[in-house]
Amino acid sequence: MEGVGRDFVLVPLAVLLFVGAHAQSDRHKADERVVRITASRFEYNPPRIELKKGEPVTLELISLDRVHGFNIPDLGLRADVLPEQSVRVKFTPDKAGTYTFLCDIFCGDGHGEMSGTLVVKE
Ligand SMILES: [Cu+2]
Repeated sequence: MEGVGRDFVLVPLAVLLFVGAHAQSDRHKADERVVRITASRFEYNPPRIELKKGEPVTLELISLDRVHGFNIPDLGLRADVLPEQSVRVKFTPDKAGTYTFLCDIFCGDGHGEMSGTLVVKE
């Protein structure tokens, strides 16, 4: 029974280490930040993205199932999100605030709730 308790601790720790290393290599490769976002019925992952005002960023979007539409109406940004090939949206947020991104290509019953939040901090 002792071994069972230990596994519960080790698994989440391994996940954290992997995610941490991955995020760091993204920053190192290019000189700017890349945020990978997956789209699938009916969610974006991650559903919340935090950016810094004035810091250039590339959003790299790919779909896990069908075509979705990534749209941030208040920032005038949009892209078709395809299953086979990732699409990159580059921009520099120049205004702090909280913005909603949503799917603008009908993808099924939960389409209307397919959205997320982009937070730009000062
Ligand atoms: Cu949709």
